[in-house]
Amino acid sequence: MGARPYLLSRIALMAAGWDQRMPEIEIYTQPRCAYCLAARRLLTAKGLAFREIDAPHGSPERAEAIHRSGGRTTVPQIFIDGEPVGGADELAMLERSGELDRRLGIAAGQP
Ligand SMILES: N[C@@H](CCC(=O)N[C@@H](CS)C(=O)NCC(=O)O)C(=O)O
Repeated sequence: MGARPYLLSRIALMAAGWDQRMPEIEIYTQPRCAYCLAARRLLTAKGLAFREIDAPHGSPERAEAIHRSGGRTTVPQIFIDGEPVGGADELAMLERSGELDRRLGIAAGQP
């Protein structure tokens, strides 16, 4: 699903010394969550490192996710360099449109 060109371009940029850093990706999840699994799979397939934050119902982490996402109560909630992306559906949509790579590229300081 487009992971290969992304990884190859990433490796090429790293080899050229232009890619100084990976974007910081955070994902708030809860156990037994199919959408969380889908989002994790997509990120992993693209070779992206991410920080997973366990955010079950009623936890301070869930409250934090709701606050940071501007009121979204579902998980996953995903952030790229602090910017809210939305949930698994939004992540998949961004991937299909190519917007995710663009956001990752910008976040990584690519030209
Ligand atoms: N459209 C959302 C759906 C996410 C969703 O429904 N997640 C479930 C868990 S798998 C959820 O948070 N349900 C409400 C709840 O547990 O309070 C997405 O793509 O992330």
